[in-house]
Amino acid sequence: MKKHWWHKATIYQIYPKSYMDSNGDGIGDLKGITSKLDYLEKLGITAIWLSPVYQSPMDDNGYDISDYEDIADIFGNMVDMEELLDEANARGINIVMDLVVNHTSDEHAWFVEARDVPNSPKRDYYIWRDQPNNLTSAFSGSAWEYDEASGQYYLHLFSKKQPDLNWENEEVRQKVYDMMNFWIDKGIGGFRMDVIDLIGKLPDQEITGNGPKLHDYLKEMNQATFGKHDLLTVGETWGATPDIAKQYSNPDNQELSMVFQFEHIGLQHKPDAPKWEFEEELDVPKLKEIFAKWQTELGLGQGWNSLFWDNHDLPRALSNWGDSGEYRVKSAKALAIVLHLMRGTPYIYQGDEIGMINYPFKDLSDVQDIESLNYAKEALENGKSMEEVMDSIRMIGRDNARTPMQWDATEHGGFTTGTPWLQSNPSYKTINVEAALADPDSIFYTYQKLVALRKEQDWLVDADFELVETVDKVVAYKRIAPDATYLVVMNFSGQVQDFDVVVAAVETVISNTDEAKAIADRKLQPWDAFCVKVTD
Ligand code: TEU
Ligand code: CA
Repeated sequence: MKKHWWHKATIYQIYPKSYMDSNGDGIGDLKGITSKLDYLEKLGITAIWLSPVYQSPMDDNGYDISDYEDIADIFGNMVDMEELLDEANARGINIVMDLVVNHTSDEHAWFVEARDVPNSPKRDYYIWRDQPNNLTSAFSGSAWEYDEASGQYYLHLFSKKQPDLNWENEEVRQKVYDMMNFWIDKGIGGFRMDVIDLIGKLPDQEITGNGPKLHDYLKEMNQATFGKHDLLTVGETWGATPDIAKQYSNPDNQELSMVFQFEHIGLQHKPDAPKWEFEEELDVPKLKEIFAKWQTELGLGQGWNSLFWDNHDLPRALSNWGDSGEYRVKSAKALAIVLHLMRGTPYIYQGDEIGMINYPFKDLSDVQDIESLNYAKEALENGKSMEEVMDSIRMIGRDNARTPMQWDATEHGGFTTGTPWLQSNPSYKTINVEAALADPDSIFYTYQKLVALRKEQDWLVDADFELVETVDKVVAYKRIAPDATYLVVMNFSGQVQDFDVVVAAVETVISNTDEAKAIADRKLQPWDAFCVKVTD
């Protein structure tokens, strides 16, 4: 199998609005990110996935793009972007751009023309019908919006300010590829592809994900753009099964480097229920099954996994699945260790490396996210109580991940000298970068070590995965390389657990505990996690 740089890379996701504000307007920006590159270099990451920074009316914080080849004024300008690229590249950090091409903003010039000039060729860039069908938007309500002037409806699988592009139109595809090449020429490191599994949709059949032409389009895109360069491409694919993921990421298929699959994230929700109906507790045996399935199905040369606990759309895993109280530091390290030592490319979401936690939303006035607000409106109309709605938002809402990055203990966590667009999590007084860097036992240094291991240790890429049988709340797996075997163990609970695996450890790779004692006692203390090289 041909090795690429991203096989040994750890990616760090930045949500620009919330990372660092350089000019006191309360909104994170490009200059702010550039000012933090030394910090990221210290963490050791190989690439940044930058959530969208393009021109946008910000109905969905930049996932509604009105000009793909310009920068949003609130984030800076193209000179700032080029400076960020140069400064990042000088530190060996690639910038992976967010590619949002399932839809544009309704303020994109293409859509303005399509709507205002119905006989323009641009009309067919979008999806218009005389009658709506039952398709619904991910942000509540019908996916069809009526346009009075023409008497037709246009499709929007997200907000009505995010009309879906018509990928059947060849000119649309060509325009997208030209735009991708514009960014490739600027020296970017790749693309994270927003809801890419929707571009092959057949709206009339009410098929959205995994449409019949999806993989043809991706092959065409690969040929026309990044295929000629050594770039990282990662598709956001909520509907991927292991077979589908192999189709995308098997190197022979010449589509993408990897995809984000969300099967483990699904454990947050009640089975077959709307996403807002959440499980109080994680089903750890189910999680192990899912990990093992993906790790073994996407074997070396057959495909490639991405490894993540959360992102800008998800609550903090530390709050929901770890322990944000007594064992915050230890459980955060445990989550990191068990994730990063699997096969795949690990992603760190901003703030996870210092153990940031969910926000204690009091009421809707604390909430900014369009998805949460639309949900609240619909749920209240349908008779849910405000308390139920707030419980769901506290547990699942996207703003949990979007509160400002916590840099130090000064007001607003040092994110801005002004008023932040979304309030800072009050935890910034103790949970912040300055405190983490000053403490050699902090979560930050566990991440730093994991990132370094990823670069140095070939077995992380090559070794096979084998789940080890344990009690319910313990996750254990072996990574088996031709010359060595590694055992990774995590107690996924705040209670002491039995650990009946006979191990002769020869070397500790990483640990958040006294692993020798745990192995000798056959007992794991709360949130224990470690990796040891073993003799078999
Ligand atoms: O998200 C796609 C998506 O379907 C969900 O993650 C979405 O956030 C929601 O939680 C579904 O219930 C991507 C982006 O990551 C997200 O930020 C955008 O809002 C969305 O696409 C539209 O571009
Ligand atoms: Ca700013």
